[in-house]
Amino acid sequence: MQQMISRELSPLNLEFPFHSLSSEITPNDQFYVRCHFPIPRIDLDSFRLTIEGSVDRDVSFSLSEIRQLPKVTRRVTLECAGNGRIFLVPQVKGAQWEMGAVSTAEWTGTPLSALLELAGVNANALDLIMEGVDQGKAKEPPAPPGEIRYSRSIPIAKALSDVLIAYDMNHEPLSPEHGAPLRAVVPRWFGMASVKWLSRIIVSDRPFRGYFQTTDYAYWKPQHGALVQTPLSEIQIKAQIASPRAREVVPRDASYRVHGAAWGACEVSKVELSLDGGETFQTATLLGEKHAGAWRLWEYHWRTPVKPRSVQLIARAWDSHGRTQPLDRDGNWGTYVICHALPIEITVA
Ligand SMILES: Nc1nc2c(c(=O)[nH]1)N[C@H]1C(S)=C(S)[C@@H](COP(=O)(O)O)O[C@H]1N2
Ligand SMILES: [Mo]
Repeated sequence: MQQMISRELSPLNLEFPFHSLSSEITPNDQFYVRCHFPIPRIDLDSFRLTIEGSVDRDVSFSLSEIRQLPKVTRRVTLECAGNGRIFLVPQVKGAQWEMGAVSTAEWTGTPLSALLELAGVNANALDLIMEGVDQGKAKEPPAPPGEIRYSRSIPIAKALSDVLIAYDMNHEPLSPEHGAPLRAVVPRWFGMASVKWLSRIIVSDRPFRGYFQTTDYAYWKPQHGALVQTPLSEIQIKAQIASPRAREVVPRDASYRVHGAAWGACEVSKVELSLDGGETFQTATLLGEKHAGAWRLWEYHWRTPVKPRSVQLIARAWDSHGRTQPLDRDGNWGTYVICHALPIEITVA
């Protein structure tokens, strides 16, 4: 088995070795880990998830009460908004993820909408804030004084659609690093929305302006000619190549399986592969079945060149709305959303 790539031990930040991709589901001990603060210790017997704010009644649930509510299992890919940051030139601050801050699991839990129904969401509700138990000092100024908890919001319409409050990951109870005993799983959004160690939900009648969606995990969005600081939300269409790896030496005049994964907020409709630095693109084969909110594996059987030379490979995904990846970096994304098509150089020998 492949080792996780360690980016930071305290707090724990581990990367899935993406070149080892071989299945649609990432095994739990290979699933990337992104933590801002130390993993909290939680007493399961006294644990409760509370819902308050713009609701008819405050409600709270024990773990066994949550497990008795309607149960669904969904395959969802999580990608950290900083995935691929190491490829930005010049280098930027933040965890230097390569391609492995992305993974896919089957999550089991109760729909957030089922919990909200029990609380009764008021008509003026706009945003839904999810707060984790973990806390620590925020890194980047401007930051609130003292320790803060990890919290993030989603619009109420999103909260009522496809969000899960999960307790199982790949049919095993959540592990401490992935948010035990309860976490949100927000399909089609970057990972920062999927709050781990979730213990408190606040329904709000105004947009949340917390640290993790202003100082952190926000970008400058062009709006009517002005730039507006906006919380990151949906993932962007993207393909990654697992094999070959950058700088790999592949045999000449041979059959070689180029493969990887592609994902986005909408269905992946096509993956294209260029074997000549972007001059021409071939259509790769999409593997398996489509699952809304999860990545799609793809492959291309390549007859490698007869003569030894270096080759530049570029993969590019398309979605069902006809959107594809830009070839150049859009600087408005700042240190996040590394979604432009990234060429890799290999050697045919
Ligand atoms: N409570 C809490 N939730 C959190 C985080 C965190 O640090 N604390 N990190 C977020 C980020 S940025 C990502 S990308 C995902 C990662 O989930 P994973 O560690 O299970 O892969 O969790 C999100 N939820
Ligand atoms: Mo993240």
